[in-house]
Amino acid sequence: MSTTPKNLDELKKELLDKMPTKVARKRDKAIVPGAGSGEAIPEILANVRTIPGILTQRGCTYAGCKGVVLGPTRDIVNLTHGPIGCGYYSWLTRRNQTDAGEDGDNYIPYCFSTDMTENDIVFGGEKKLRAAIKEAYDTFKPTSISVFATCPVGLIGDDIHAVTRQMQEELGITVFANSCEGYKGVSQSAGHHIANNQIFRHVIGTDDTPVEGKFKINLLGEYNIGGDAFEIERIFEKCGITLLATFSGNSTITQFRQAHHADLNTVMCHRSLNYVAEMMETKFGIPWMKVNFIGAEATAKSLRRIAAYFEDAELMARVEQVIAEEMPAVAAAAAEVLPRTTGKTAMLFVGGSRAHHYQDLFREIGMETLAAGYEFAHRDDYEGRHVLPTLKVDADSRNIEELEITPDPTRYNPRKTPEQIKALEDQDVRFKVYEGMIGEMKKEALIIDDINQYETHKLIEIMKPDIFCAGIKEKYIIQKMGVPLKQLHNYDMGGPYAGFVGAINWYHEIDRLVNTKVWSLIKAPWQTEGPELEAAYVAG
Ligand code: CFM
Repeated sequence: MSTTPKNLDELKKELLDKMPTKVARKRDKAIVPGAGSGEAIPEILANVRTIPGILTQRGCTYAGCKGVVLGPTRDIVNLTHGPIGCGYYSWLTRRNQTDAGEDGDNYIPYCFSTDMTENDIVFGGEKKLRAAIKEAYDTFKPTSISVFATCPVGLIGDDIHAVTRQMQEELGITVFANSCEGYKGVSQSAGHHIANNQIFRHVIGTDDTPVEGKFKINLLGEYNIGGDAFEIERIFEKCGITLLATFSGNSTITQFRQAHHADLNTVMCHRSLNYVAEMMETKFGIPWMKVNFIGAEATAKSLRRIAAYFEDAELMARVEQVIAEEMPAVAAAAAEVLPRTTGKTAMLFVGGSRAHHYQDLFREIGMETLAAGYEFAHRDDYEGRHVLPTLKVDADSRNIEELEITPDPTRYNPRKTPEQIKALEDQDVRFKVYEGMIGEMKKEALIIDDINQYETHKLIEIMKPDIFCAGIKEKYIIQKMGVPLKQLHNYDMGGPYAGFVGAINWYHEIDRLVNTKVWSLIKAPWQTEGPELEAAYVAG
């Protein structure tokens, strides 16, 4: 059973009491209540530097660029320019699955690194980078290679862009670099932006060969963790929707090159890919809308929105038929678990969009979210996209390049007139918007940005949730407190959780997790009686 404390001030006091005054003052601004049932949406402090010394959940800019955005694309060689640890620890650790395709151009299983050592730090690493690009090309003959900078590259000043330009000329393939040094931004979020810019600049719209298909869309911000994209692809196919490219789960560079032929961009994780959606609209005239395939209800709603956009009666009917076919199994699974899951409580602290999206899945099985937050989201992810014009650009955001995009002189083709867009919006098919997490959470709920380990402990002690969703760094510490942890980054080897099949998987798994007795039986070493360690010294 969970206990919800009376008011926010009391709760904050308990969370922040032990912190130095200056730290507590800053953390105070990153903790706000939900604004459900029409309350005013409070401002939250987000996308700012983590206070040194605090144990954050965050990752680095390199991780967001290489691991998150370009990592899942199978036919590009992603080469880390840096010490071997950066390449090694980002090697297959994110469970983005792929279909290797008939051509078999799948480099995801490989770890490409220049393996910088002290010598390169002192004398420069450009020669080594050039040699590594050449070696990768000679071995695999890929059509594209991208290079990722790690912290030391920025510190010593290797000109990775000059090297990739030269190699592109020499090899006659696409070679580009990402200035995504780990320290470049305050989190992995900066890395998303950098990768978005480079894909847009070097890849998207570089192949004008027409693509067949009736209702052509792209899916932005879906990464096929645990097979989510496979399930979404299955549903699109059943509906007769042609998916040109997913950025970037189960994707190829060829698909990105032709993505400008789509008539609609659907955006799932807006945090990581909204930049591409915006730039494609400006350059090619493709509108974008927010979708969400996490949760069966959300999936049905997103499909209906896509069908409404195309204003095609046949597609609308087909979508309704698919929903009608898929929903009975979902409803049966929910009915089975509901008696055991209703009234249980959850906390979600993860990433930049899942801590919000997954609340729908919990709601479908009668579970309430007591507290949630992102690692690296921006204020718009919490408060809604309408706050964007009011955001102050600080030195850290200014550090990340903003591309100046203008309509393509020959290929700009607005898919809908302003009148058509207006008419659709009147039917609640909205464009360029997403609601933030705060507006959709109850006012008793707590929203915390960039939660740290100390606050996590306190929160669990105070609110005692039945399940906590986060990542591997948090998993075992929280489980030792007797609370099951479901990893929302890699799904703990589970999934898919997207779409209809995914919802069923989720219901069953959460039922097992919140109802197993094992958590009440274990005791952490410090909770048992007697000293934690015992030893005797025997002189001999
Ligand atoms: Fe988007 Fe993601 Fe997420 Fe993200 Fe990520 Fe991820 Fe995530 Mo881990 S792109 S913001 S940087 S939905 S890797 S697939 S699970 S933190 S909530």
